[in-house]
Amino acid sequence: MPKVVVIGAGIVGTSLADELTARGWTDVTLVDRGPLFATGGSTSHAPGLVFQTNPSKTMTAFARYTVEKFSALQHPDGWAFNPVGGLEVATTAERLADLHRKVGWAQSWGIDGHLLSPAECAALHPLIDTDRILGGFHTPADGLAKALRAAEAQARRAEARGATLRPHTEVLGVLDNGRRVTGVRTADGVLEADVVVCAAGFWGAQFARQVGLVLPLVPMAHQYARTGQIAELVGRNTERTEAGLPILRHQDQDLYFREHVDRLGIGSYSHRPMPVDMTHLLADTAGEPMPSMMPFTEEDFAPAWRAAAELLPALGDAKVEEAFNGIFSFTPDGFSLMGEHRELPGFWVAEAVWVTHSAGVAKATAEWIIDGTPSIDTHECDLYRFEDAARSPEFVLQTSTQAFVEVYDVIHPHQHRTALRGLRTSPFHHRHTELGAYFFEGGGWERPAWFESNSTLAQRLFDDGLAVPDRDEWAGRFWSPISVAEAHWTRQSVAMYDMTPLTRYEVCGPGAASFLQRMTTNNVDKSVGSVTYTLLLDDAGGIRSDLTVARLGPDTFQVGANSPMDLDWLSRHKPSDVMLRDITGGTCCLGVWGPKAREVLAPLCPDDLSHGAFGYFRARHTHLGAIPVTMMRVSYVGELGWEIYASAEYGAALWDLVAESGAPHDIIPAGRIAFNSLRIEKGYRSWGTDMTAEHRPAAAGLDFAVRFGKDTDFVGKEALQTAAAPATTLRSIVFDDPDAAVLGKEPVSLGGTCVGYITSAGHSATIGRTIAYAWLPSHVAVGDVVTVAYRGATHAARVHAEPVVDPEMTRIKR
Ligand code: FAD
Ligand code: THG
Repeated sequence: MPKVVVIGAGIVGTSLADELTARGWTDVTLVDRGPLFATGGSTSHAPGLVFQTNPSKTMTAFARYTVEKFSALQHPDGWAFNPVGGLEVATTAERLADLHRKVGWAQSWGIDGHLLSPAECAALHPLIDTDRILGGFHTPADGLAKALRAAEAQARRAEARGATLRPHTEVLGVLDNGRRVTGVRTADGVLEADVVVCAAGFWGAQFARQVGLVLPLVPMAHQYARTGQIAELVGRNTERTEAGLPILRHQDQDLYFREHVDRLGIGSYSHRPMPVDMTHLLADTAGEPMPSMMPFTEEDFAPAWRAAAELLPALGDAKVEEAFNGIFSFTPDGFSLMGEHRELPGFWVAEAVWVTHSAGVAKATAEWIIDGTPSIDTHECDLYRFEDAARSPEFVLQTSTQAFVEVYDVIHPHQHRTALRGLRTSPFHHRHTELGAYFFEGGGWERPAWFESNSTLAQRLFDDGLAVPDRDEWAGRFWSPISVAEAHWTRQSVAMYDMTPLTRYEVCGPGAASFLQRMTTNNVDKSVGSVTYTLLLDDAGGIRSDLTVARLGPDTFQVGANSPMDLDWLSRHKPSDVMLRDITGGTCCLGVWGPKAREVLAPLCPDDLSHGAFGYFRARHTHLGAIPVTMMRVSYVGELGWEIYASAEYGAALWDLVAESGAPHDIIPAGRIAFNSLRIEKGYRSWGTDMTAEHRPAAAGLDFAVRFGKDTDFVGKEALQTAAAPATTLRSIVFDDPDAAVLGKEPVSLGGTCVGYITSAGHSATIGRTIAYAWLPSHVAVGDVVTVAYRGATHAARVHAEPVVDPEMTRIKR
């Protein structure tokens, strides 16, 4: 049986010991530098509020599992979970509207939650001043976790199954044999291990550095205060129940509240960000009871106290009785860090995890370690989701600080960060700026969303009858009607798209073909010049990514991919006779698409670009003017045209060359919003949004990219062959009301019952309506009417056959 050492006996480490031993891996040693179970880590003083609803389906599922698990734990001192319910109040119209959106997430992910009037809120929580609020979001199953009891109950259960608990033992180093982990070194000697899991809380980043691993997390101080006795609370609770009122969030003032018998606990995020410098930590906490506690800085709390007393007038005469600045981890995107060190197999991390998500993260980690694949999609938490630049100390600090500041803010789904912009720009960037591009950020790249230079064309098209949806303020944010004109013009004439940020790899060497055959579902071992759309699956048959594989030579392939996780996955499986290289940086890509694309490009190219000579899904090296390029006849927007790749130094000239040749054909630059709406019209999925490892190809409508009959077995094949028919499938729906817009994650109902959720959506210029993807029960038929809840409104939509636009492929294959 494999030996496991778990570093850290906080809520994550103890939960993991429980999950591992429950699966029969009982040779687990749980090590902590501190005493058990108030080790001195973040868990020791976490007030334990568990609000389950989260924009992320996965994080919500982690929280729900934590609630279920903790509810069933037994501890001699009493409850480990107290389901007092959760209440989030709104004091602004924008927050109230956002609570509607939260109701939507709750429905989409299966959490019971609804909106309440101010009076109903006060009935649940009588300390609230009803005049201060506009309403609230109530979730009856949320509540309080007693983190230390939950930690102890889980650790004791693990111990009963054979695990060893080792308090007062600091892990000083990790041992390996040059290939994988062999154990850890502690002050008391070596503990042998096949698997070491770093669950060291906010110390994890510092610890993991010794094995060459960057954990993008920042320890931050966060204020928590307990009041003295509050008259209104006296007699409400016993020492045993502790609390009866719902846990409360006042997010407009960055505050949360819970009861401690007849006192109130107040947590505040309203203060300046306080990143903790680990090198000074011990000195900074000297005199405090625990190393994760810093002295309370009263001046930071004063505004929070005033805001708290406004919402809860009962605080009027009360005072802060005890308070501290507690430390826990923040990450650039707010998600946890999970996975195995690629260069040191056997070294795992489960870091930056709230009590709220702890049991869910532990379960997924145990499954990942033991079965090889977690039963839930973890891509948002994947250790290897970060671009290189995003792992720099500068980036991690700035974005994690922003995550702290924004922790309770209303965040628009298309809102992009403002710090550290302009990190990655394509060679077309100068022109984009001149053309009035409005930029989105993605993967560090500046990506044009639309171009103001198209406003005259847009106006002309609108005057001629092109319909523009009347979007509300929310759906109209980070959006422009110009994007509708750009999409229309792509189908009508021709447009150029910056595809430089599209992740691409070169895969070469004698083993390249067989490697890609084994890693992906489609047959990629075709003639030089072929391009193949194919899928990366995990061992359970879940979709890890979708790729294009272009064979540029017998042993040379170019792979179009989705995220840094693809490089990670391929690297882990790569044999030594294959070279794998990310060539995204240093190259550029221009998409030229539309019915006139051939007329624009043919005069520049010595090769014959006719359909007969350069077919669909073919690639070749050639020249445009004097510029060496690789052209691929691929179009994510579903039009005639090419992706044109060049070395970056040619990029600026390439843009101008195509723009000039296109001028007589009225070529335009077009942005991401048009791009997105066109690919949705065409039925093309976007990995990470429309589908994830949670879904198999059949469910996502991608069976056509799986070749069971090819010579080679491929990763995930066996799992697909034994899989039952999918219960839910990805469908296209079209909204009735031309002005209806949705932005993603909204719940979809059939006959009044929520049966699914939206993934992505876009206004289709071609049919003048919003088209969205939704996960729906497989029995749903084309023509069925569904309703979608959008921030308090209800929109009717119809399930449509796919693709909505050009099912015969006549636009592309000509
Ligand atoms: P920890 O509890 O810190 O455990 C890590 C352990 O690793 C420690 O015991 C440490 O001693 C040990 N360790 C580290 N290095 C070594 C080593 N080299 N050798 C041996 N042992 C080592 N979360 C919520 O969900 N809801 C809340 O309401 C909430 N409120 C919070 C309020 C405050 C004031 C704070 C500070 C945090 C709050 N959190 C809350 C966050 C939550 O407390 C943490 O995210 C969570 O407890 C982290 O658990 P952990 O097991 O990862 O880390
Ligand atoms: N271009 C390139 N690589 C990519 C993308 C791209 N890799 C990642 C991502 N985008 C992959 N997604 C798609 C989705 C659909 C198609 C291409 C890439 C596509 N599908 C055709 C269809 O379904 O009709 C394929 C048909 C076939 O298999 O022949 O074109 O944008 N380079």
